[in-house]
Amino acid sequence: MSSADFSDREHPDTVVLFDVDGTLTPARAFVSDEMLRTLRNLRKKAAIGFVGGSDISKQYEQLGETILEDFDYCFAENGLTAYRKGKELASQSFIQWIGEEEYTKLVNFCLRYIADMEIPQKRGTFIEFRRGMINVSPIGRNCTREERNNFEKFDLEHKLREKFVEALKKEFSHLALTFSIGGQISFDVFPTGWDKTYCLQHVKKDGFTKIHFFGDKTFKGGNDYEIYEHPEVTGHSVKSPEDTIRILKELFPGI
Ligand code: M1P
Repeated sequence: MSSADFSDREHPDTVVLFDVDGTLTPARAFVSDEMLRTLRNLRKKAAIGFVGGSDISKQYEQLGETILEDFDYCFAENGLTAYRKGKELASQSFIQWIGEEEYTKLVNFCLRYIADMEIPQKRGTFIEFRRGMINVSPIGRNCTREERNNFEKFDLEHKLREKFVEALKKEFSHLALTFSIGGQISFDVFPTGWDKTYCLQHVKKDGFTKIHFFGDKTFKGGNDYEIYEHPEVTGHSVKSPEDTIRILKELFPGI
């Protein structure tokens, strides 16, 4: 395979991948017009893709209904759900990997742990079942934006998610699981190796010689860390979507 499919780009051997929350958009919010304009211009120069931790429905909400046309690669759940040029690629699933018995133990442990947590607010959807992972939230995923922001502050002070993850690591030490605190109110649980580097297998098939990645959670323990540090990737650590645009304009003058 080669990057011949991208010969219409100024740099056909280059792909630029982006985290979503905090990199292309504010956390769980909509992308700006300026970012969309910048990405459209960038796409004339190189192939582009996003690699989000969330499931694809959230990326439709945040990046718009036309993501399959707007990006060459769409990677949700770290690439466990993957599209190339609008076509879905084959994938694996968390439930097949873990099996029903261990999965039930994991869910029961999480629900019991959450039941015993002393936090100011609990809402609904404490565990979200996804193709490549589960997402666990002590407050529950259907809290409001205000409740979400309050939980994040409370968690920063009390380290609830960190303690929860420690308890899970102890209980399920016999399974090769990774626990990743990537957002404001939850953490992701997936097989070790199914982090954002998982998506690289798909872009490598296209023979790119330069792979850029932009992310905000690039510190150890953050969900961008592994791909940011990957030896075949040029990583860019950003503080906000505005920062992403600034670096892109430096790297690709004229966009
Ligand atoms: O993309 C980062 C994270 O975004 C959401 O986190 P939260 O709802 O806690 O802010 C989740 O979709 C999570 O899976 C994802 O890693």
